[in-house]
Amino acid sequence: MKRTDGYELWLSYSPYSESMTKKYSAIIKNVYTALGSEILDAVSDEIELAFSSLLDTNFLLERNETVRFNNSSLLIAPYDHLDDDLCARLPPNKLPDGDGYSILSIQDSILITGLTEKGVLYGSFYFLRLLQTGKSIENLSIVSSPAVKWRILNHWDNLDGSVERGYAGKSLWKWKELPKLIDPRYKDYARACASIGINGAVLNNVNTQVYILSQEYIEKAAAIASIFRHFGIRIFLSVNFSSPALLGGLGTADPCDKNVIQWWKEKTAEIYSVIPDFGGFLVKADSEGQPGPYIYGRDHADGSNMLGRVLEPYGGIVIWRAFVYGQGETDRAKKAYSDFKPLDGKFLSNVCVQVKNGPIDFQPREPIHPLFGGMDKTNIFMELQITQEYLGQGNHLVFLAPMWKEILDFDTFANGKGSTVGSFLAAKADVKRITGISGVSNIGSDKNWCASLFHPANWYAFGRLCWDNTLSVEEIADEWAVCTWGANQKVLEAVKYILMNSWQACLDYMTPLCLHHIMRYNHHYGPDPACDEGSREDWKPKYYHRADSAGLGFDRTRNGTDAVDQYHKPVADMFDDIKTCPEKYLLWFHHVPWDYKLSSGRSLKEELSYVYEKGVKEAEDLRNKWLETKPELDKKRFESVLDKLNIQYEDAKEWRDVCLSYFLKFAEGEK
Ligand code: GCV
Repeated sequence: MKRTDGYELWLSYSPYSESMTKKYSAIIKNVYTALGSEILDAVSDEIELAFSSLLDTNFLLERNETVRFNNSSLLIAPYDHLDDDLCARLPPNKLPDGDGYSILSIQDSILITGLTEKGVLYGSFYFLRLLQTGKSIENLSIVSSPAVKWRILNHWDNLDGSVERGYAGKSLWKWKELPKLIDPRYKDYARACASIGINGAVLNNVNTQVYILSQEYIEKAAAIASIFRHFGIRIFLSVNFSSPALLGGLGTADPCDKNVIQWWKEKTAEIYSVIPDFGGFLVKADSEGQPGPYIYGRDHADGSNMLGRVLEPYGGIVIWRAFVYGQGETDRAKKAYSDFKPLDGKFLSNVCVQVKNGPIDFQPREPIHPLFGGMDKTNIFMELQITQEYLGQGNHLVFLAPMWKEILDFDTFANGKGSTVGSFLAAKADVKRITGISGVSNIGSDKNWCASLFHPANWYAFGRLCWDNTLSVEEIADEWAVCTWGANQKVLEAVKYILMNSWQACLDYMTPLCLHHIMRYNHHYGPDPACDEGSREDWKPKYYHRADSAGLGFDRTRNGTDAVDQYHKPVADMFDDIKTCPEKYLLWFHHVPWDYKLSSGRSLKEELSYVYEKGVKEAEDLRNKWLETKPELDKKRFESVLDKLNIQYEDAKEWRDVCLSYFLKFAEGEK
């Protein structure tokens, strides 16, 4: 009996169909895997677990130091564990780069190999996915390598067990029990991550508690690392830049002070003595109250390079966030570029600047951050938000893959046409650069991990797109749907409908035409365009929508804040001109008169009403589509999803009503 609580995520290993199970069982009679390490053992265990339900015959599983050719077998081993005869049978040019994998048919057998054990791990999960999704496993010739080197989940988990912007219960990490008690969920989390290629996890919130660097907590983190290591996942810690003063008792945290540097050196040595594969530090500096080098008259390069030097002997990296705003800038959207662009070329080779996908803060839609393609001498990581802080949180079903594809496919023109963000981040040919994508996790202690049975789709899509940003949204949706929900066509149809249409619905009922940051103060759930709370102007919706009797939207053109000129010329010109600015970004860049005619032929005022109404209808359609699955599904799963979709539909109506009644008053002449 399969579980229905969502715990197994996309790894429930339900057979696709009887006929496919028969085919697979006829091909795979024996399994030979390589012995030798924690990762290879994890692979063998996973294969054993999966095949016990994906095959209908008894199969032999043998673990050996070296793997040799056998007929009707699945052979799984890194290249240096294959015997000479098997190596000689490999077709030419079929080995992957780095941590990639090859899955190759050799006569009537199948070989999963790679240059590293991690490659074999990822290849094995990919192979299991072929079986889960009912794909043919004949004549295989698959070679695949990750597009970016670092594929990291950022947990905004506090040490008291709460999760900032978390909507799925408490933190997964049970700090009070660690290091003595190891929750079995650590392993299941790591399996799920490895199955989609994630290779890093930052355990704690970027708004830090300094004692994460105390000896006690380093030992707790080491216990988690000892589980994750089996699945190729390295841990990182978010650190407070002022730790030498706040934890170490020094009078300063000035990055140029020799005692401060010595403190970091000793702390780093202590960490590596118990976590030899520690990934490095993530730092939120000089941002939203977190201390940074500015306090000491130093800049972001001084601060991050000091940590880079300390981590360098161990192969660790610094991930330094560019989420800064505040003093000295008329437009919050411009601040990170203004501060970081002049530092391009000044960061050490193991320092990576982590930039949110858009210039403000994980809105339902934002144009790309101008630092992508704006700093070509710096390692740039992209930060995406998987947890839906501004997109209905744990209540709205919104599949984020279409948004992330739009971001990755955006052409920055940094090196002429075709300089997409995805190709910039991947930079496969550019071996000198460290590349990475981080995702703010949506994972918590809820049985289903992510607040609903649908929310894990975003965790899944994140990993898949980090590995291969050329995958289409449909491909990712298809994979997740079958692996999670099984092969019932009616259920699949509804699941995919929701996945493919939910982001557009959310955009329409929340922030049409790129309105942004009009959510309620602080918790960011629900509409509040009139909100005047908050100690800073750039936390208030009015700062962003700028509604008045003349029109709506933020003028970031050359006549306004000139944010457009932070982009490369053809893009800057395109955004600057209201006629060429894509309508999907219109109110981000322009203060548009109420009677301005859009491509639909409707005025702005009419369009706003039209799109909000459309959004409500789309939310209703998501719910109605789900109703069709009632005869096909167990009550528990059917109702748990329906409950969320009902909330989403009600919320969509609230968004429409609140926003239209507020904005249309201005259209009717209110100042
Ligand atoms: C972790 C936004 C969020 C904060 C978050 C911050 C950040 O402001 O609302 O919760 O803090 O971004 O990314 O640092």
